[in-house]
Amino acid sequence: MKATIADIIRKNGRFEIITHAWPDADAIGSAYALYMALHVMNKEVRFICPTPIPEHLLLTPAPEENLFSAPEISLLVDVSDMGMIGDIRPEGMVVVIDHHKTNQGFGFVSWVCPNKSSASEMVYELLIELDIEITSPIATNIYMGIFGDTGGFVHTNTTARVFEIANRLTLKGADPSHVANQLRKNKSTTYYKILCLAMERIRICDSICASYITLDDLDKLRAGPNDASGIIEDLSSLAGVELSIFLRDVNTHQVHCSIRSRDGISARLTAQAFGGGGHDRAAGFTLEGRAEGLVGDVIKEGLKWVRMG
Ligand SMILES: [Mn+2]
Repeated sequence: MKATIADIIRKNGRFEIITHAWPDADAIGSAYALYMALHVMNKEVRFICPTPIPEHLLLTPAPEENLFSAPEISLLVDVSDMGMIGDIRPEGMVVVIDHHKTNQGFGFVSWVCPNKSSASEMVYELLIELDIEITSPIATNIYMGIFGDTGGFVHTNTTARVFEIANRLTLKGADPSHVANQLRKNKSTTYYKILCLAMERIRICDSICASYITLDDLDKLRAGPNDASGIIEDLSSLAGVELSIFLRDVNTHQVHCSIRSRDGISARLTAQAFGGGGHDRAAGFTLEGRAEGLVGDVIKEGLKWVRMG
């Protein structure tokens, strides 16, 4: 499928790159790297992210959009279903590059590799297939995506191949310390206030830990939507915890839940029970409801899967 996509890129001239709403490091890293590579190939291309890009993910200046008419091809990266791109309607033929296990396969061409660490790793392989020069900004973005989705080379998707690619990207100009500092040592004081609240409310049940943040909390702290991102990583760092659950109100009627499991696949199974998805050990869902009312139900569902594993 990689060769097919490389061929589509060679044979067409106008592209749009679309990544998912509320983008993480892999979403921006993979999409930006591909966006830059298409510029290197003298293609017309535009970049679309359905929601604002968090500033700390902008490690390199973005090239200017140079697409002046309708795209022939819409490249969707790190997107596992159309729900992840919100109101965006792709204008070209949809080509999907993704690594989510819950991706059912959609689009005209769909290249899905759940065994790859990240969409960024897939973009790296695609650029090698295309024989594109990996410039320093491209290397930086791919490295950022791999760092993000492996949790800083911690998760089980940290393979020998990942280190091999990280090595090559470093030789091409990616700065490991700069990326790590941007992604890890960049929290706001608001983040720690949210973390304190989450810790006060923590519920431990067998090897499950869960907590939540309400709209009221976020209002009182004047927190933005990105201020609570990363709380789940702190919850899942507790010793002895197999499954961690963090819910936060998105608005007055919707709640988002992030789930992590350590050894088993209970994170994905729990998320899927609520209509969500993701990876085996890192998954989530968005639902109608409020965090405080839903937390007990998610714990109950999680217990079922943790006990089975
Ligand atoms: Mn990803």
